[in-house]
Amino acid sequence: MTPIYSSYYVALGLALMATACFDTEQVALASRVSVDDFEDGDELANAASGFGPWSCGAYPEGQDEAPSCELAPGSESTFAESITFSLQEGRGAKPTGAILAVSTLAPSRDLRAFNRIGFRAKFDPGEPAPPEEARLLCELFCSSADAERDDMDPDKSVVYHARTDNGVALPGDWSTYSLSLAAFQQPGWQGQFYDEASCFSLVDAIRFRVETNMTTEGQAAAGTLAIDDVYLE
Ligand SMILES: [Ca+2]
Ligand SMILES: [Ca+2]
Repeated sequence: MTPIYSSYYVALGLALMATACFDTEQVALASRVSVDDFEDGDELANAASGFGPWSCGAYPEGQDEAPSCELAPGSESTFAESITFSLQEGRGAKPTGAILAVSTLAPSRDLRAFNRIGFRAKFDPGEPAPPEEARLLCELFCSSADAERDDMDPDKSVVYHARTDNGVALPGDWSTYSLSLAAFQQPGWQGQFYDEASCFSLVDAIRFRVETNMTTEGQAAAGTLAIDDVYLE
């Protein structure tokens, strides 16, 4: 092959690659569904995404102070949604944490058409700050997912990195996450395993959870988690 032909084929190859990349990007953009960017200030997700109201809570039950959820300054935007909590570790080493969640409009939503969930998050520690081991977990809740017939536990979910390294460290500044849904698994602590595919097909909430990983009775953890730009693609 002469050098001229050689460079022709290289150029042709690059042109084809550019076209292929362009096409892939077009498809990805077209299939992105915004769950919420919070800019309309109504604390309701975009109805077209199939999700509705935001809510928050803490666990285990019996915390002195219920967490509050409200609009907060956004990531390069006006609004985000936030949860402010003040938690205390009780007796019996039960996990202690707080959850900001968005529920589906219908009883459940099939997310099997999507490959990733994206969002931005920022954590401002309170007094006292959560321990270094605290983690932010993103989970898809699926209380009606198929399980064994005698399984009465409604607490079913798939969690990012559930069986290896749970979640991600709490981000001190706005951080962008794009999590592969293929890396969401049923947490080992749920014990009774169900069909994970059925969880993706019967999602009733997306939850952002701060698991404090506190270990000592009386230990406390406080702070504010803000979430912005939640999308599926
Ligand atoms: Ca925003
Ligand atoms: Ca809204």
